[in-house]
Amino acid sequence: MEKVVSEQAPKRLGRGLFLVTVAGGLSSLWWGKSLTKAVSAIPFAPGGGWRIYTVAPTMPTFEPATWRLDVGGLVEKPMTLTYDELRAMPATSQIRDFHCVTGWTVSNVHWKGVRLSELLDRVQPHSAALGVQFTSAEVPYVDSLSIFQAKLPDVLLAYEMNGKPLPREHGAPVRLVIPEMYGYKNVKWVSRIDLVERPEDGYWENLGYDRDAYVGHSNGL
Ligand SMILES: Nc1nc2c(c(=O)[nH]1)N[C@H]1C(S)=C(S)[C@@H](COP(=O)(O)O)O[C@H]1N2
Ligand SMILES: [Mo]
Repeated sequence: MEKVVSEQAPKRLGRGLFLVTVAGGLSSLWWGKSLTKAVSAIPFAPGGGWRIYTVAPTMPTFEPATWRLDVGGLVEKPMTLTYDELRAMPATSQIRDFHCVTGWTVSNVHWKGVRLSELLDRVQPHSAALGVQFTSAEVPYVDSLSIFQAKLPDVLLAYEMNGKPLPREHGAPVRLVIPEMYGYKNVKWVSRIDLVERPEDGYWENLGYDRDAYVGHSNGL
């Protein structure tokens, strides 16, 4: 008997509900049989303290030739970027700790990518757009930020991690990185970004976590 603890709901929702005990180990967890529809996070630790979380049975695949990032919604100039075009944009690097709301932390992660503010400048958001919505290629994972949060200078669309192209399990080719917020805001496999009237609840917010997920200042601990 092996005990696997999935990404958990905040205490007020009752953590017990989200503790999943799986007989037969990870493979049965992978195929999702024993999990509730709502929570199928798959924690496995390839080293460095990371746990890899997913909500769908298979991770999206990345084909450099066909991959596109769409940026649209309430903007003046919607944009579709290829992988090469994204990599050709001005890049920035930073070293920050990564915190999951369930308590694990990875220190000193090296990220390289494009500032989200740079992308927003290019598409020219309408003044009515107060939220930015991130859609993952991993359906149905979504999340959003306020326009203020999205413009913070350390919010990146990261395509490199620790000096290498972002690995598939960490969201290849690009994930959102917002180090001052908990992991669940750091959407992996980002495939579209939409400017919207206001931020909306994402995958984990629908399960009770705070939308403003500032590390140390939001629920779940
Ligand atoms: N698409 C997608 N993005 C996601 C998640 C997920 O399940 N699917 N989990 C989130 C949570 S809760 C955390 S803590 C981090 C974990 O990052 P890692 O899987 O790269 O370790 O990814 C976040 N982004
Ligand atoms: Mo998390």
